[in-house]
Amino acid sequence: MTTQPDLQPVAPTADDHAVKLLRQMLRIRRFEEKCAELYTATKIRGFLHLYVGEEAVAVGVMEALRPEDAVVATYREHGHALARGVSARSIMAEMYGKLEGCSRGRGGSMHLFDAKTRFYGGNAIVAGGLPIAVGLALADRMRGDHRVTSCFFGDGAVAEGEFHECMNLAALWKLPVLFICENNLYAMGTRVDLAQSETNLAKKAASYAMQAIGVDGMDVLAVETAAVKAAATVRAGEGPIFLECRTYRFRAHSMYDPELYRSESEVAEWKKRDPIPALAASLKAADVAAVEQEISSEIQDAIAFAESGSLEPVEDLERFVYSERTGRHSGGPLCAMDETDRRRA
Ligand SMILES: Cc1ncc(C[n+]2csc(CCOP(=O)(O)OP(=O)(O)O)c2C)c(N)n1
Repeated sequence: MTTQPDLQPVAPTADDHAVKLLRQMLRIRRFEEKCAELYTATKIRGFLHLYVGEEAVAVGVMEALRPEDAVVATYREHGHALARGVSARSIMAEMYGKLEGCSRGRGGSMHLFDAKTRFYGGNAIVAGGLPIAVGLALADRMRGDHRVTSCFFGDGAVAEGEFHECMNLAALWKLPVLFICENNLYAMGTRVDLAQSETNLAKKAASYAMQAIGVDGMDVLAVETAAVKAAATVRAGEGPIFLECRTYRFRAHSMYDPELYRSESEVAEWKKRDPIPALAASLKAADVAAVEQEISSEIQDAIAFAESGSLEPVEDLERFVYSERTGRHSGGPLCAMDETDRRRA
């Protein structure tokens, strides 16, 4: 009888990794394209800011993070949440305002939150995430936890006072924050050179005595390489690092933006640098088709999940208004989180 040699696990090839990156970017792209359709059909209400064109940034950076790290993002955060591992189902249900959503349907598109993946949102306030990230990193430093807090924000945040306060304190206290500025050249309709005396935003961060690096945000591999190196340095306790990822949003600022501040030819020029077809072209067509198929099923499933979800009962309207320790729940006990919620968190 012949014996079979022990099966060795197959080492992942560079192609496997590229397929993984492509899958993540395509998931975000297709998910958001569907969101735009659902918005037009009034299934999704409120505000909706799409990340189309900028996917390489979130996907590249997530490759550098570990499960114990934290992510703080802006209102343009569907991509970050998906890449971080928040399920498409819970994000879509949140968009629909359903109880099964990651923020119980109370946050919508701009306020995704997920404790399991340490995804701290989702913040509608420009630069509002920066102090949260600095606080999280300070807590890690004080506890001696070697975790990285990643903080994504736009070029518009650089004009806020909070930005400068946060750069200063993070550098002064050598806090473990990875700052990722997603410089897509516009803050709503204001072009960066009309708002900033210094348009090399990395230079601004460097003035606070931290390492600051400009990265091609349209190249997922370049972002990944820079983020992996930076996260290792931050994790080693050497202080914060600032990555300025130069990128571009292909769609309007939000669903209400007539885009009068830029020309179609400018958008067309940037679309030539779309990170998704660039990576797909280096892969086998059959692999790309399989990924598309898989993503299509995932999105259909997420929509079905959101459609069949429930709305929070009116009696719960005042829940979570006050915290467990200090507040009141209209139903009686001083409790904002029941056991089910606690287990969910
Ligand atoms: C403190 C504050 N000021 C103004 C606004 C209104 N606002 C919403 S988005 C936005 C532009 C922000 O641009 P940027 O930070 O570059 O991010 P992007 O939308 O390009 O991703 C502004 C001014 C706000 N949400 N918060």
